[in-house]
Amino acid sequence: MKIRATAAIMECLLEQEVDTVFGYPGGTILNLYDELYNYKDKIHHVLTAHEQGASHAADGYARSTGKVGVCFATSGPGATNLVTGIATAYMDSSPIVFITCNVTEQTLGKDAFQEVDITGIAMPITKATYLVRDPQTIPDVMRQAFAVAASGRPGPVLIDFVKNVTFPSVEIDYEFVPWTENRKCGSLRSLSTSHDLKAPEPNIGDINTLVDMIAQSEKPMLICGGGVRYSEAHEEFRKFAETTGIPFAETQAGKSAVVWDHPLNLGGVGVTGCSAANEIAREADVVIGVGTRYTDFTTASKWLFREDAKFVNINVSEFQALKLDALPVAADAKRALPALLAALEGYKAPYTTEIAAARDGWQKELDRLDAAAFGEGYVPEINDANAQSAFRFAQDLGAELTQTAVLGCINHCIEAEDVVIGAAGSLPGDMQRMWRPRAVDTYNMEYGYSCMGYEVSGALGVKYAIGDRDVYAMCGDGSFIMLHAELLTALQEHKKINICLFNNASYGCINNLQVGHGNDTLCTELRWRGEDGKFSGAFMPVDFAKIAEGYGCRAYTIHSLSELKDAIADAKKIDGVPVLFDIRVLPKSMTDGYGAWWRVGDTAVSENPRNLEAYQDHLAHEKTARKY
Ligand SMILES: Cc1ncc(C[n+]2csc(CCOP(=O)(O)OP(=O)(O)O)c2C)c(N)n1
Ligand SMILES: [Mg+2]
Repeated sequence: MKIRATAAIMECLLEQEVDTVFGYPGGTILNLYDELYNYKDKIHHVLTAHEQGASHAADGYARSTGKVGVCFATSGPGATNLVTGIATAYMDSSPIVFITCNVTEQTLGKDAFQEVDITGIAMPITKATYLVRDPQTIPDVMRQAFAVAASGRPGPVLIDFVKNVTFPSVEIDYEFVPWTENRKCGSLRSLSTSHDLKAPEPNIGDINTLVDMIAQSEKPMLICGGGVRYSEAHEEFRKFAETTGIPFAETQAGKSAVVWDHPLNLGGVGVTGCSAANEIAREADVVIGVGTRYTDFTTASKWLFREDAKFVNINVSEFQALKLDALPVAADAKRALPALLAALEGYKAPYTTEIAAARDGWQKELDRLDAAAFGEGYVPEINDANAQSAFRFAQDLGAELTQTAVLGCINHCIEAEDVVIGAAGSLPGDMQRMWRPRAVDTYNMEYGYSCMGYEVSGALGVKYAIGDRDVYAMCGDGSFIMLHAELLTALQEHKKINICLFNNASYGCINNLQVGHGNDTLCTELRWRGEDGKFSGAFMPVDFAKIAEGYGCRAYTIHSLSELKDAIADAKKIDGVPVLFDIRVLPKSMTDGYGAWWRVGDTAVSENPRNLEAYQDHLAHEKTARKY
């Protein structure tokens, strides 16, 4: 059958059961939008306020549905505005098909208006890029793109159509082929539960070696990575831990695969981990990573684990499976865990009281963090050379809430099934340590790329995926200022997203790093420039509630925990309107420590003795970190 090329693009989206697209139009992509008009009853296009917002919204949508997200943008600046979102999706293993249109074949490469080589730019941050010059290839390219995005380690793919491919006069041969019959890879989650699973099977030789390693180990531990959730291996993972008695720690992406109060759940691990997970990790002799990339954050820059600890990595990606000189089990978690469990029949980890003791210790610390309050004798959590900024902030802005108490309060007040998201600043660290998911798959942190500006946009995408449930974005003031334009989109689309804005008038975590390296504060606090030419003035009293209200959103200004509780309760009654909680929290009231180190780099050459002190500390850690 002959159909218009642009109609074939839409039909190919329908083959993949795409019903939602995030995007932003422009001159070169208009032919595609004209066609979208004909498909408006089948494909809902969400017009965002910024292409980066569209990319993050597609990302949040993909993470929450397990489906491939779809994002449209025009050529030139539209396409390059996607780049940060593409890189975010790439790092965070989020399957998205990005569709852009370029200038005409005749003008390609000739400095045409709004021309950019987006396939060239995107190549290192995608699993694949396609520049489509021949309309006949549309069905094949579209089907391949979805299959590539969803299979193996999921990730983004970009298709760039030259403009003449999308001319209304162009027709191609096309037959509708549902995804179940074309590449059998339409949706990650359907993929993992379908009979035609294409993910690699575990190698039985690897399994036998692994059984021997575990049988000889005295302190094994599991690391629950994002792959557990992406392959829908929640049950398999939990059963594996329960049957073997092996405790598990969570990465950012793996958190909420199992609820927080499971007796074997040690909580977040690594640089932003908690004491329970990091204590057990320090003693572990065999570490079984399931669907984790073993990032520098998870391993505390390879410093967390014993030098003689042995690693096993169950991962669909061979590259990830080989990290840390591990025994690689290049397989899907959903398949590998039951095979390993069957081979381990009768095995029980020889722990006695260690796991309960580590969990109890952390619980006491959590209680303290939940209750942290400003007042007589207050000592900031980050008691560094700039700790006085907490008192200056309290004085300038009359605000006294601590970040940890606010997080504890939100955790307590929202519904178990609600979804929390976040991305950058001090909040993801506090969340990984402190957040207690009461239902599975309710924690969706973007922390591979830690992209400021993801929060509001990502929340929009998540909202499309979770329907009536609420989404709460934990957002720093820096992130909010950088990109909050999708508040407008949420408003326009009658989508309620909740933004918990933690306003400490600081790029708080970077200030902590800066001061931790022995430097003075520069460009990491939002203060007026003083007469001395420095940012030495008062903290700036930005009224974020007014900004949100200016768009038409509902906003609450929060001064106390009781106001916060009331505001959350009140906001639960709201539907179809975005909500902002403007919460002033003291700088330096975020968490830190719990036995972790991040090799972010310190200088060996400086006239400042505080720099050299930091460097000595760096060297001491480096000495005991694993070399590979
Ligand atoms: C796009 C982008 N630019 C810069 C950074 C580096 N960075 C990480 S956190 C941060 C400050 C974040 O400030 P805020 O959102 O207020 O969070 P806080 O640390 O104060 O909690 C910066 C600048 C980043 N992660 N992303
Ligand atoms: Mg801040």
